[in-house]
Amino acid sequence: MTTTAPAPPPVSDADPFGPEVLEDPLPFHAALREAGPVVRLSRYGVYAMGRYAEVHAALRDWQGFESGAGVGLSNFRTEAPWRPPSLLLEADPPRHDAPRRVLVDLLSPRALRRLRERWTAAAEDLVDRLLAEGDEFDAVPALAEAYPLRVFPDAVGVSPEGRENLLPYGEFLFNAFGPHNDLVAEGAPRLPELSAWVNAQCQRDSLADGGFGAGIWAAADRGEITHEQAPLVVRSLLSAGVDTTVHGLAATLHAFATHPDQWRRLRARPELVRVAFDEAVRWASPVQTFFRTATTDVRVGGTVIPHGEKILMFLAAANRDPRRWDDPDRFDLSRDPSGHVGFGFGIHHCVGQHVARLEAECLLTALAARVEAIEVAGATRRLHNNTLRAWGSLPVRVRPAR
Ligand code: OVV
Repeated sequence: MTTTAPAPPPVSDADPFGPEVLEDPLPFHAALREAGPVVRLSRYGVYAMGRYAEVHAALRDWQGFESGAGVGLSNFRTEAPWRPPSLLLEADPPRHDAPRRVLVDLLSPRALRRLRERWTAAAEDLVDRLLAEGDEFDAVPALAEAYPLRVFPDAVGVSPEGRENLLPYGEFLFNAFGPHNDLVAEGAPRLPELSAWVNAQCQRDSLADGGFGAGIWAAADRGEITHEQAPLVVRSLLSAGVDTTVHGLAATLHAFATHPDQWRRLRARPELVRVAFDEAVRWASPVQTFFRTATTDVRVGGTVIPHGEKILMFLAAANRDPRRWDDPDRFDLSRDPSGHVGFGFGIHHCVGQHVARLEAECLLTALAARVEAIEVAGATRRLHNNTLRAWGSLPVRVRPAR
């Protein structure tokens, strides 16, 4: 057997967290994929992967690419995290497994069945009220934010007061996985207030009976996790469950507003709704990136990533890698989007994805039954975030179905 000596990776001085890339990351993603399987980002002293095969393999290899040193730019072993680490996202087996199992059970498709009827009614009510007001609206606040904020905190068991804190808390959290740039600085003043509110909602007494939050505390009573862990597991739901779905829904609505043929296809075959959401998640990748940390010198492609180095995994670039996808830039309900890494892959694969899918299914089904056509009706605005690909404003005009 022969092994070639490792070669240094290509170097890029681009800033993936700068305003130009955040406004339109696609050219950077293409350049990253073309440069090689592993690229050094000189600006931050980290490595990056943008090709599907290597991103997928690294996400699968949780032993070689750990999460316990943090999945943001900063390394928890050398820099104190801004909040106690997540027991799921920022942990590795064996510590990761018991909290993970609690959420796997609580958020399984079977466990979510009891929500479908209520969530369908909520979606129909929201869309009916919106259409009664007129045929032009901003789809971000009116649908993408309004629907998850109406159904998800209820399902967790969070009180109505203060729910408006969930979005800015998540916005800060997802910015904080990146460098300490202006986006983080702008969010910092409100952080003490937002954190205090979120942490208070994680306590047993704050959570309504019958919700996911109470279910987490019940799992602690059964000894599946400790009572010290319970509030942190609730915090994971409140951290990961709102902004992600909001921007996943916004991405889906944008995809349809710019692909009228695909909207007609969905209306003709409403059973495509689940494929539609997955294809939108592949196409837009609302969660663009997460870091991992090399636990040893790992060989990827022809290069070696040294022990302790951070690697930025571009889920978004992998989801449009032409080595994996035919015509990857096309939003197309006839493709099979399964295998996309928009929800991650491996042991940290999004545990809330069935919740997100159910929300999307209910909202899109209600909309498809009531709206014949949807189009962009004004200037759209991106919301820049160090991790999320997000919309700030998406003005649309709809033609109600008769
Ligand atoms: C996937 C994700 C994103 C943000 C926060 C968390 C998880 C958490 O577990 O707190």
